[in-house]
This record gives sequence, structure tokens and C-alpha cells, in this order.
Amino acid sequence: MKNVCLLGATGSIGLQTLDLIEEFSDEYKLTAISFGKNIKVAKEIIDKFHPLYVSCMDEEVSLELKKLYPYLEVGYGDKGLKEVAEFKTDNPIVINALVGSVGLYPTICAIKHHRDVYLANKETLVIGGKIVTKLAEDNKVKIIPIDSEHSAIMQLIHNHDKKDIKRLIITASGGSFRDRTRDELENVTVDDALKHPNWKMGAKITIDSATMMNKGFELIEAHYLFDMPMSKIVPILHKESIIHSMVEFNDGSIFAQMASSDMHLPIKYALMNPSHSKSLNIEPLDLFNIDSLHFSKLDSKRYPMISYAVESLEKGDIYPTILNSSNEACVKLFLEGKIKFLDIERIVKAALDNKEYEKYNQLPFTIDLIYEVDKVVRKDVLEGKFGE
Ligand code: MN3
Repeated sequence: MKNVCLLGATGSIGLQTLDLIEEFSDEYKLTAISFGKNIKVAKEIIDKFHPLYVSCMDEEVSLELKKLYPYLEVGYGDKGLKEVAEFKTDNPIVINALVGSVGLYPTICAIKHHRDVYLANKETLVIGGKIVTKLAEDNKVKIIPIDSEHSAIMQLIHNHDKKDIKRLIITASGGSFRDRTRDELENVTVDDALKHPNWKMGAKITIDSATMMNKGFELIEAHYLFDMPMSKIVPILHKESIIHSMVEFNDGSIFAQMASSDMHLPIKYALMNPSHSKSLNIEPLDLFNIDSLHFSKLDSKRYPMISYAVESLEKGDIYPTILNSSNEACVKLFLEGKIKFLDIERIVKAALDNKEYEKYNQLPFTIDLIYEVDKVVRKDVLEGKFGE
């Protein structure tokens, strides 16, 4: 029996993970969880799965929980995330389904406790990839991706020699605005942006898909997960989201992984790899329902955020943090109706180009520096330093 420590239980990935824990209850038990503010859903989870430890974002909610469940161990904030990642139990596995840079800290806690991390929190690798992969190596633990593209690549390169790989081809659906021109993006609304054509996901990642920041993040994620240079990782537009990514080998063979657009599969493969055993939670792909598959080049003028991501990695270790923090703050402002859709990329670019941040790139690259810069950039963007 494996004891699951699940960070971000009430989010989209968290809930789909719980579907699988329920289905495979003779192999997995929910032992510790964290959630943000959604106490209603958290209560449903606690009543159904009876975890031993529960952490939430704020102290106030934790006190409410303690009243409702006097025998439950309860925590909150960053300390609570650490306690979930390090929760003392037999055969622990840590699943990080948090959203945003807040996910880095518990990932590091888990690795230092010699625990493999099942990672849906891509920001961990975007901002801390260099440190996290080194730390994982030193502690002999694995980082296993829960992201459909990276799961596809993991499935495809299994048992193949890495030196035979010519390139990784990461597919992109194009997000909610893929059929619009840049001019048509000028006045799009939050509701428009939240309508993803292929995937049902949380708000943050749906907006990141619309701006294609998500794809930029995923290139960086692939770079660290598979230890491949960025020059060998290419994005491609594939609007059907049937092929979840491809691996091209030196002899010209291109392998593709196809499946329905359902995160249960990447979560299940992460947990049970290299097994491809059946899950009732995964809808099989009906090939006769696919009319055709399309592929096209990604235009960097139409989707500048992808190039910003690649540039940030080239500019210096701290720049992906500047990219991520400015983006997180912008998505927050956009969802609150305070900035327009195209302001997101404009502000992210302005943050990357801001001369005042250059000094951080001269300092030794540490986790503490990441947290410091994250705070500064977030504050600057939220206070309107780069305009609104
Ligand atoms: Mn993805």
C-alpha cells in the first residue's frame, strides 16, 4: 500500500488524482492533503478518504477545520505544505498538483526527504529546474511528470537510447484563441479566455494556454526533465490535441503518443509506469471519430510568449523566475478584470527587459534568491510598475 501525500487536492489535477486513488484503493491510500481555500470540496474529500493530515492556505480556515474534525491533524500556509510533503508514513509518495511558484518549496522538502515527486506543478521546474534536478540527483529521487506532453515523451523514450533522439516535438493545441488573429485579441474577455477547446483545466493554466505561456513553460520543463538542450525541443501546433507529443529519432522515425484529452492518463502513467494497465477513469480514443490530424508551424509573432520563455532561459538562471512571477501576477490581474489580455505579454516582456532586475542575475543562483526575486517582481507587477 502506498500512502499518497497530495498537494493541491481540490484543484483539477488533485480531483482527478483522487478518482484514481478511489479506483485503485487496494494500492493507494490518501494520507495527507493540502488545499487552498475551497473548504466545501475539502470537506467532501476528508469525509470520503479520511486523510490523517490536512493543510490549507490560511490559519482561519485551519481553525474551522479543527473544529469540524477535532481528531484530524491540521496545518496551514508554507509550513503546512512542508508537512504534507514530509508527512511521516510508510511508502509515501508525494504528488504536487499546486498552481504557481508556491509549488517549488514543498517539492524541495520532498526531495530532501528522499521522496520521489510526481510533478504537475510545472512552475517548480520553470523557476527552479537547475537546482531541483541537481538536488534530485544528489538525493537519488525521481521527478515524474504529470503533464500530458511530458508523459507522452516519457512513454515514447522508455527503453530507447537517448543518444538516438534527434528532437522532442511538443504539441500545442493553441488554446482558446488559436483561430483568432492578433488584432482580434485586443478586446477578448476573461470568459472567452477560459473556454479551452480541448481540455477542461483550472483557470490559471487555461489562461496560460491562451497566451501560450504554458507551452513556453513546457519547453523549459522538457529541457530539465529529459536533460535535452533547448535546440532539440520544438513546439508544433496540433489543434486536435490527439497526439500529446512526439519523439523524432536520428533514423527518421517519429513516434507519437495518441490518447483522448484526459489528464487521468498522464496521472495514472506517472503513478504506475511503465505499466499501461486499464483504468475505468480513462475514456478510450475512438480512431473512427477523428476526422483528420493537423500540424502547423508556430508563428512566434502570433505567439511571442513561447520565445520569451526560451529567451529567459538563455538570459540567465534567474530570468525564468522573472518570467514566471510577472506572468502569475498578470494572470491574476487579468482574471480580476484589471488588465487586458494582450497586456499580459506586454508586461511579461517589460519585466524581462527591466534593467533593475539585472543585478539579481549577478548573484549566486539559490532557492532564497528565487523567492526574493519572485516577491519583488510580483509586487512590481501588481502595483502597476509596468503600466496597466
Ligand atoms: Mn501540458
